[in-house]
Amino acid sequence: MDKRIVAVALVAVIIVAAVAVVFVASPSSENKDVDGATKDCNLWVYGNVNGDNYIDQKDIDLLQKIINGEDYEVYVDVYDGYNASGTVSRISFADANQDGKVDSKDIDYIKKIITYQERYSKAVSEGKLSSFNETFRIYYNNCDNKTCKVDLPIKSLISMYFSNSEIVRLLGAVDRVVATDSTTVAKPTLLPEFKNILNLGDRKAVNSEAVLKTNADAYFTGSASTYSAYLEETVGDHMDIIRLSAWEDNNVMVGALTLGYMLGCTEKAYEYIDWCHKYMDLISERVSKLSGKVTAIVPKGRGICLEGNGMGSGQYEITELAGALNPAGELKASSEYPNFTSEWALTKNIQFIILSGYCGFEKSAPDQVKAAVDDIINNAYETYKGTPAATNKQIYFIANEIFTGPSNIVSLAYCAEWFYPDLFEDLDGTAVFQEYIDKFCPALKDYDLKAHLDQFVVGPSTA
Ligand SMILES: [Ca+2]
Ligand SMILES: [Ca+2]
Repeated sequence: MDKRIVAVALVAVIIVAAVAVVFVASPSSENKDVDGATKDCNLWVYGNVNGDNYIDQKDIDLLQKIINGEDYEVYVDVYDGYNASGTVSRISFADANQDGKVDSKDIDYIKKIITYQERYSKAVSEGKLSSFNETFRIYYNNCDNKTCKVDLPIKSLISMYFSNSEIVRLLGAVDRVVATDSTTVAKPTLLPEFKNILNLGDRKAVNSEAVLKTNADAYFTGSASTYSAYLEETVGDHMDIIRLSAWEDNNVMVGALTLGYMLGCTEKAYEYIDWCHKYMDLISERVSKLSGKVTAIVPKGRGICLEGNGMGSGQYEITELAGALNPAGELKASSEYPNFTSEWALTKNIQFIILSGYCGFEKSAPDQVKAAVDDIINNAYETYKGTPAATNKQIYFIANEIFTGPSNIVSLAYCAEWFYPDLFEDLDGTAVFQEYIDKFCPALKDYDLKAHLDQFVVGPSTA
């Protein structure tokens, strides 16, 4: 064998060995699946080495083992942007200090993160944030799957889009908001705390000069593909642009906990996540035992209801979590919103149609709301004539205010109830809705939900 062949063979052996390591990299912690990815990681902060929802001694212990060659890095599946492609990337949060290496310096950094977070959240909970001036930098993965830094503490914040503002409220951090957007101030019933806050207007095309003038520490928004993608360029040197999900890909829990970490408000974030899991786990446990699933789609309630909510929209993911097959996932589109056709729908044995639209809190004339929603539902009956959903009168409406965003668990409960009434006799979407209000919307404590319920959920129609 000449030297060249030996070299080639050696390279081949190395490649095979490397590939083998990727597949053999067998997980040791309990919440990983067989191929090494973790599930349910809601804290996308670097330093969360084991991919659970905390940064603590367990991360230090695992990192020490990784450095010693006794264990492997844990990978978390993240979507590569919200472009309806469903592309998944796999990332590890082990490189806490983001210097490109995983080594003992990361252990030191994690120790600093833990002790800083203790002092920061103590200052927040004791109302002493204004005099807390110790700074620290953490790194996180944003909802566009980009690694970003954020400088703490955050004492002043801009919150753009009403679902983002709802997250800020449930974390108990409204008092830090110095500016917001037109969708937030347009919802004084849902978000009365924000109604006198400076309005920066269109979240999708915000004026950079106006943003700079606020002098805020950070700007909380969503995916760059939807919201003012230029901000990192135009104001990024002056404030941190925090892009986290408030609906994108239904990753609201990631948005709530990761932002909660940045704001020193983890206690409320964990309470919220635990509450979500109470229902998600109950529903997934029961639907996992089903031998067959129902089929459901979520058209937008506009015009003839042919614009659809697809993968990444939030509504799509809710139907799947509620145990339905949603054929919108087969459609390729350039956004989260593929177009449906009546012909396509007829080939998919669609048993449930859940329409989505804005309708909820702010409508003061219930009769008009009912007429508008009935109109949408009637359009859907016409458009989807011949589908089992239309034939069997299984067309429903859910207001977007509870379909995406932090209250989406309410819709999950309604959908599960409608899809599988026998399985979820004990589940009451309206009770879940009231719980959300009681626990996470302090300003709505006197809101009469029952009196306004048909502004949120309607169906099945008797039309
Ligand atoms: Ca952890
Ligand atoms: Ca490092």
